[in-house]
Amino acid sequence: MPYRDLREFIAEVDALGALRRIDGADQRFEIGGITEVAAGLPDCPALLFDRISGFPPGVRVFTNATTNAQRAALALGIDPRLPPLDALKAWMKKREGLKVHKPKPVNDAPCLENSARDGDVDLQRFPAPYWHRQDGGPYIGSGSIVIMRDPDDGWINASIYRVQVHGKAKVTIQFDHLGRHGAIIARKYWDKGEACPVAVVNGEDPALFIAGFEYLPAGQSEYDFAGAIKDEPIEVFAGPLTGLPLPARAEIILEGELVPPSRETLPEGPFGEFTGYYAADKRPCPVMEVRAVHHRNDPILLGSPPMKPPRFHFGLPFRAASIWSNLESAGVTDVAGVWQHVAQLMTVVAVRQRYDGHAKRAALIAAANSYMGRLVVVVDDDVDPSNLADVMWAITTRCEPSEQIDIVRNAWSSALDPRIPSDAKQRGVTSHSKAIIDACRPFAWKDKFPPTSALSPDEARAIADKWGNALKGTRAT
Ligand SMILES: Cc1cc2nc3c(=O)[nH]c(=O)nc-3n(C[C@H](O)[C@H](O)[C@H](O)COP(=O)(O)O)c2cc1C
Ligand SMILES: [Mn+2]
Repeated sequence: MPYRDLREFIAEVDALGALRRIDGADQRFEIGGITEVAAGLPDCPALLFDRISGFPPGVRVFTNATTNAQRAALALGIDPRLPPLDALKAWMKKREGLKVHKPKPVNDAPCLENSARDGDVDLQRFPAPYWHRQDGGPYIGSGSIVIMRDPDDGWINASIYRVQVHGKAKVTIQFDHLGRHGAIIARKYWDKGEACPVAVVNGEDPALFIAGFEYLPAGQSEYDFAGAIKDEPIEVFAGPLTGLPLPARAEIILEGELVPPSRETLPEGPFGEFTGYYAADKRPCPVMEVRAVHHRNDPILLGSPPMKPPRFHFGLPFRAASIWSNLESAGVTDVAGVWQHVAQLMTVVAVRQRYDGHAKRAALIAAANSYMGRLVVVVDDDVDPSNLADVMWAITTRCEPSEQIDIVRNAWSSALDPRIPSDAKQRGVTSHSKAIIDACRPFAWKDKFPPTSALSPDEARAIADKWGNALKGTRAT
């Protein structure tokens, strides 16, 4: 794996021509606004903000790190030139064969170039953006990982939970639900009347950013998974305050304690969500007292604000790769591809139908694992699941709604679902229904289905090779 840390990743992005440097933006809404506009551009560049108003030059914010397929592939060590569906398939295969690497302790930690303790801690020195206009405050952690140690077994959890800044030395850490590993671990300390040692790692290696989003089993550390992505261990040092293993090459690390909610909570949010709404209310949230801050010289904050879809943190739908693996390990054959659209709110599976019920079998498994997804579509293998226009063509021409749409009730969603009424949420409802749209040619008469008039992908490629220059308006050579 070529890059060793976020800085080296940024250099690789620059070498691809995909980095834009922005000077003079404001921490309040400008960094967020520019990030959102850029994420809506067809080639969606990554952004490095410097000379942020009110902050010394060199203190930077990096956004849109992995928001397109090319940079998501680069972060995974997969050929960034692959077409998106091929890149996702390469990741699915790599993910199945990953070799775990435990983190490696080192003495030399660039992150310790600067440190402050207790009364000298001042989080206002970092340009934590106010990402969206109605946000309840600045968020230093939008793409940061939160490190905790399970007090029973000693394993380390390192996943992404958002982190809001409250004054000089306090932040809140927000768990979407009580099943998050971080929430389970913190509860173990709190039940004994203790505070939970915790660290927030900002500007981490992109492999850690990706690992922090994966649904791994409890007991499996995201550090090991990130090491597996890179095929080399993440280098760690023992946090001077907490003793937690911390990534040596990260940019900014906060160490401290998550205090028991019986002692203190703070109102958190609201924060613009990945659905494009504010659906979860401002609510009491666990507080971290920050007692040590370490950072590299000229530190870089990795910002990954949720934005209105189709913008998403990852330009390859990683959870579609897990669903693809789920299908294969459940014995579903002939899966041509899996993709997610609308920032993971819609899942599409493409299958080469071999028997009646094959398509629905695949769709039901995909639906079960589609977090917050109201639409699950299954298409034939001549349809590219990553191409939304193609998928809609299949839906509108192969799906008879009275026969081919099923509704599954009380299925997996969350408190972030904007369509669950707030009084229902207050009663604890976090489920919704999922429509399974079978957009395949009906199996019983699929061979009699009208043939398509479109060129096959091979024919189209041959035409493009021979006539492409003429279409571009340049002379054929
Ligand atoms: C950029 C980004 C921000 C996220 N923010 C949160 C958050 O604030 N709270 C949360 O519970 N999950 C959040 N998630 C999702 C979790 O990181 C993800 O589900 C992870 O698998 C949870 O890890 P765990 O199983 O160790 O708890 C976020 C994911 C990403 C990519
Ligand atoms: Mn975990």
